[in-house]
Amino acid sequence: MEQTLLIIKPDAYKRKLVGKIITRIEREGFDIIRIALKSLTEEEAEILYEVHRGKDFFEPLILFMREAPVVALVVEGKDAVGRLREIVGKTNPDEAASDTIRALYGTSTGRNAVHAAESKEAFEMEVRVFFPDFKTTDSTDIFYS
Ligand code: IDP
Ligand code: MG
Repeated sequence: MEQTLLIIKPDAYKRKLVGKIITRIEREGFDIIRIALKSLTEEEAEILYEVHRGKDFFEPLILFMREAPVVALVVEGKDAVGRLREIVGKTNPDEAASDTIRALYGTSTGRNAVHAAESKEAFEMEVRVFFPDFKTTDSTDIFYS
């Protein structure tokens, strides 16, 4: 089993798409093992998107991520990182395969409804913004121990 992070972005939050997106995640068979609603500080938004610092879209992206709260979910499943990225779809909703979350709910390359960690390493860094004491060995087992 692998874990990854999904962030429901402010555009989707404001359009009241949180329930639809979580329903999709459950329908795909992922287990939700952490969930949080959070208003990001500037510093937290910058941690998430540090690799894009200096690009044209960096500052608008940081402002966008602070327009409204986000909902972060740690989800677990087989090949979770890659499979979630597939279900999320390409960055530009117009290029995303039909029935991906971004094709369904994104409205532009910037306002594309969700973020999914790109790698295990990215997940381990990003998860700490929302769940500082998260240990990557945690899994659904914690609910039964
Ligand atoms: P990803 O979210 O599909 O991994 P990245 O290239 O890592 O895409 O970009 C991170 C986020 O930055 C995107 O999801 C999107 O919100 C925003 N972004 C990326 N490229 C552009 C752009 O060309 N214009 C506006 N926003 C962009
Ligand atoms: Mg990315």
